Amino acid sequence: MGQGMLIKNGTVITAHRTYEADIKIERGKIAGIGKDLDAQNLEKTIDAAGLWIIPGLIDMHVHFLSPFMGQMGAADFYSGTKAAAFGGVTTILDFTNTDIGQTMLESVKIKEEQAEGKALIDYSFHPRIVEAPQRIIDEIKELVDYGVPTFKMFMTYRRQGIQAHDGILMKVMEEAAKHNALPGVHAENNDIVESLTEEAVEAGETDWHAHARTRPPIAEEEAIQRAVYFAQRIGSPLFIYHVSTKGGAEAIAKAQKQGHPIYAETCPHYLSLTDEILKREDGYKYICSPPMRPKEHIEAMWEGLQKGYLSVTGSDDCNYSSEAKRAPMDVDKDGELIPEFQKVVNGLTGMESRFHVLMAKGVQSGKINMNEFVRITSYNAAKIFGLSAKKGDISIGYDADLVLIDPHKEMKLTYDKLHLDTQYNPWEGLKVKGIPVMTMVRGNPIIEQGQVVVEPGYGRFVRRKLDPSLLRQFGNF
Ligand code: DUC
Ligand code: ZN
Ligand code: ZN
Repeated sequence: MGQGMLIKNGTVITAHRTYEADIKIERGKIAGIGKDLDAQNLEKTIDAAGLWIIPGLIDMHVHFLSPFMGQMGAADFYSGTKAAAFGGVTTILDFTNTDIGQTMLESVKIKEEQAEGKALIDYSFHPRIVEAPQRIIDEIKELVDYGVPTFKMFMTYRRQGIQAHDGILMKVMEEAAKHNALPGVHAENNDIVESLTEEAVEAGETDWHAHARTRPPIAEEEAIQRAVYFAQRIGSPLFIYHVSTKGGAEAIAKAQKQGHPIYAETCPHYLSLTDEILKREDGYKYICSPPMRPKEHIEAMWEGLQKGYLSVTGSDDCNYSSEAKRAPMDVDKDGELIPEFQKVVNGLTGMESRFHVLMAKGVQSGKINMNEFVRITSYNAAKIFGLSAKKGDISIGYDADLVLIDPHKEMKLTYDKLHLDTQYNPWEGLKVKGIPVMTMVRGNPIIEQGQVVVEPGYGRFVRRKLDPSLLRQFGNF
């Protein structure tokens, strides 16, 4: 298995080039790229004539087995990595659930145990930071040395017990700057969200769409600007997760122009869905934070990706089933749900659909080309999150993490075609052309002809190291 393979006659697409070539794989790594490579002594040959070959997608933002607002995320390391692999993903970065009193290393070890024997694809973690006593600050270097150099702090969710207040942000940034670590933030102003939510609840305005009204663009824009300001003053690089607003994206572009290493992600839902979705009867299913926004923000997200000040897309897959989303609410005498947006666990599915949404709304709509698709789905993420020289490119010595795509194959995306048991799909009915037909990790097929063809536990924990010279660049690499 994976000892030697030749993929012949495919169209190789990387972040910078598109060309016809054979790819030779030995011991899980790319060993040769060129015309008419010799298949002698190789175990297997795949004819990829007519297929596109891209680097496996990196989803740098998933939440597996995530306890939140009284519910538990549905995706574990088997079901989650399986769904992700069907969407062309070969590496995921998941968040730990570090709690008060716990060490970050403990939270990483819990995740490693959850993944062991289950994951189909490669993985790593971003520890969540919720407090900053000296023992946590000291752990930043330990974790960098352990191969886990990226962290996430929530600027909101005080009531849910996971907010990192400004003092914590500043301490973490100071330490991160010393040790080549990359702090990241979920940027929403908690005071704005909390006070608007209280007012809405008092006024009895708790329809699903109130979720978006109580988390307005200004809440995100202000929090991004505050985090950027701290990072600039302290001299720390900073990653902004899931940007959803025009103003937020503009603040990031401005900081980059001033020469500061600020990186940012946006997600498939902010590139394709508006807040109108929360007006549907089943709007509770689509409650996530930040919320979806009016149309002009969608356009701004595409512009950010095109111009490069938004560097990556992640799914922010935080998979709660429809049942889990309904669970905290009462029903009326007719059995209809009584909407109370504030009780619904926040989170959207997307790790499998990211491929399809970006292909349909990005490539097919002419907003990006396939090289840009690669850049925003794997190449930039590998550079920013310490996976370069291993993943995110098709180059000699890199892991043979590849996706073979049939560019002519079409599909109507419906819930029953997806592989996670969430009972909903925000992109129901989306027409996609260009479908993954094989996902390969380190030279081994994971998904082939619609089937899982690898044993659970094949996926490995990947130790990461940030490249300080890369962290002085930004935008597109
Ligand atoms: N956003 C969500 O929608 N869910 C969980 C965490 C988050 O930031
Ligand atoms: Zn978040
Ligand atoms: Zn998230």
